[in-house]
Amino acid sequence: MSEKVVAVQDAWRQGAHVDDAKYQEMYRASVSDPDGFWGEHGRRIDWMTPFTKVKDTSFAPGNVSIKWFDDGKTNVAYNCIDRHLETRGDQTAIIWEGDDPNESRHITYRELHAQVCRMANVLRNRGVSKGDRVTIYLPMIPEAAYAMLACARLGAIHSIVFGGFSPDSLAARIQGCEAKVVITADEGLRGGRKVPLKANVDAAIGRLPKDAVDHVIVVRRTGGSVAMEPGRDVYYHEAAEQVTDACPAEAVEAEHPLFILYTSGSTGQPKGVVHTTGGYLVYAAMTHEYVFDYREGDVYWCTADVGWVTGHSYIVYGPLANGATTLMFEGIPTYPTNARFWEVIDKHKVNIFYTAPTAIRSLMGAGEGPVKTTSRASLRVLGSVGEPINPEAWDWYYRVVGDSRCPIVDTWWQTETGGILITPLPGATALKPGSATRPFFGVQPVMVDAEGKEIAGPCEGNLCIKDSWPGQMRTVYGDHERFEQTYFSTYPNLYFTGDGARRDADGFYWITGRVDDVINVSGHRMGTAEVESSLVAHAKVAEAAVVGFPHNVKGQGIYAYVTLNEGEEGDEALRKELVAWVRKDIGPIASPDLIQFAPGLPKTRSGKIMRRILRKIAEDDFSTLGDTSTLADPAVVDDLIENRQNRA
Ligand code: 6R9
Repeated sequence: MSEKVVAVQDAWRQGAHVDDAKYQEMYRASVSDPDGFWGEHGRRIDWMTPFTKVKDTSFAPGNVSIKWFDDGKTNVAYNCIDRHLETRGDQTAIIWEGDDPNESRHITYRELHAQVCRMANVLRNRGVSKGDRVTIYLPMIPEAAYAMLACARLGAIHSIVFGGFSPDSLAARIQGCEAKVVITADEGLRGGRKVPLKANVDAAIGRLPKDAVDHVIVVRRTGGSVAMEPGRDVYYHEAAEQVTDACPAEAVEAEHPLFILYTSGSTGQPKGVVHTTGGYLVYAAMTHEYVFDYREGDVYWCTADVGWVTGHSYIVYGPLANGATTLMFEGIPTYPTNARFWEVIDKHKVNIFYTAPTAIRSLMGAGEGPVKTTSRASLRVLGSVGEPINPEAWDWYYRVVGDSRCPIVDTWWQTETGGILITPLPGATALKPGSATRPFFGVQPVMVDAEGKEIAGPCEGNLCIKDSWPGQMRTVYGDHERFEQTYFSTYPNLYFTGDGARRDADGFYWITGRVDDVINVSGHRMGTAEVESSLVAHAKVAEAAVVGFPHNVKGQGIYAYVTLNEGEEGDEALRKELVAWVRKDIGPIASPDLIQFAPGLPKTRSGKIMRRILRKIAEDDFSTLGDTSTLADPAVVDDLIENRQNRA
């Protein structure tokens, strides 16, 4: 691994929120006196009822309970909009850049206020009130932010489903939280192609019990014609004409749920991760300010989709709570050309740019040409998220995109953590390409070995977090036991991240990837169990095992071993059919890249599939298969190697 060190440049330190000494001092204070530290920083948001309690958390087995600022009351929409009106009503809150480069809009904080109030009134007129769940299935248009903030304004709980998910996945997520209202658009637009969102909603609702959903609110994006069911469906622009643009923000308890976001785990169906109000917002806002060294007047751009946690915390909630100008991009990095990102940066004078390694790797393929047609002089800080960034991609991002002028903050975090946990700070931390470096304030990483023993000093092991931070998820929606089981039972009294890591002699962390059965495809999490259960639902499939394998652009690709029913023939046509099947069942991000038909899978005598062996073969590295003596039938391994699909 690269041990290159890029020292903090003088220019990065100039005007930065913290230098190294200040980081050390604040970090020490945050862990030695969490109540004092967060009591102070908890006041960075406005409270309708000030809190008197700060931290009230326990990771104890059987009694996991996480509460922050528990007796305070506030409202997230109020903090993201209303409190800015007096000082920055005419400042741009959201720059919207359309899929088509000729389409963009600036939305001021005052306009945002009016739009969010209208959307909140439309929801309220349809019976939505505090605690109700609303599913949002929208493309990257301003209405997605309005919808989130409108829910927050009423104390309703939103659950956003990424527009790339299939009707089946959407149906499961609507049902999982019993949402009575769905907000969608006629169609989405990405890379010049239309996505049939409303038709997907109709198909999803068709799979649910009758009357499961009371209302579908349809934002007109493309104007494409869609079926509208009388009494249930309404166009947003028509409903919005019937209401005013004033709607009070409901004061809710600090621990009132703000949103549910479904995420893949190592077993079973996706879990509804629950984030609450006060601690989440404090943490999202504070990390946004310090990690990106956000300064008044900056134009900030995070390229994620609001369907993922990065979009929640770092397109909408963190930036708006800080009164920032946040850019929301509807399109893709390669449309109409490979220069799109860099052109948008010049067009809107972006200062802070936050994207994923997979995007960098795909653009690297086009060479430096498309980057060098642009100036990018406005850029000051670059960020990376979603997966480990390989040193080659890091170097290209630093040298070619940032002209060796801008620090790269490699931010490690998860849907569950609500905000960034391990990251450099631009004015404080020396950079090592490929390392997420050091913990943010209040975060205490610990490394444990396979037996759960804490390891000190430089080492490799499983990454856990010792104590709570305000942005931590509170529970799995409707299943607190699953929450405890998933995150707190592997290593008692610790939050287990599911990631492996290395800690070097400087105490810097290098995330090596998931140690559970989760694969990271282009920065998106997929549970191998989900893909497997989709495959075995196909009539010709008897058994399936899915693992990840190294992929040049996606980081990891999906490799499926499939055993067919007696008499079925595994050929190219069936491969295509199975890929299409999974795509339709879960969504394009779950499409297997490689399928190997296997007469048998390597199993222990007790019938457990030995994934370690399958991973090795998928990596095209079968020289060190390790101990195969516990296999029920060692001969299957020879066949698997012989017919492997990923050959150098
Ligand atoms: C924010 C987000 C979480 C998983 C996480 C880890 C991987 C995210 C990373 C990273 C190395 C980074 N991950 N950021 N690995 N370096 N900077 O991506 O949330 O979709 O829940 O994924 O992504 O494996 O456990 P989520």
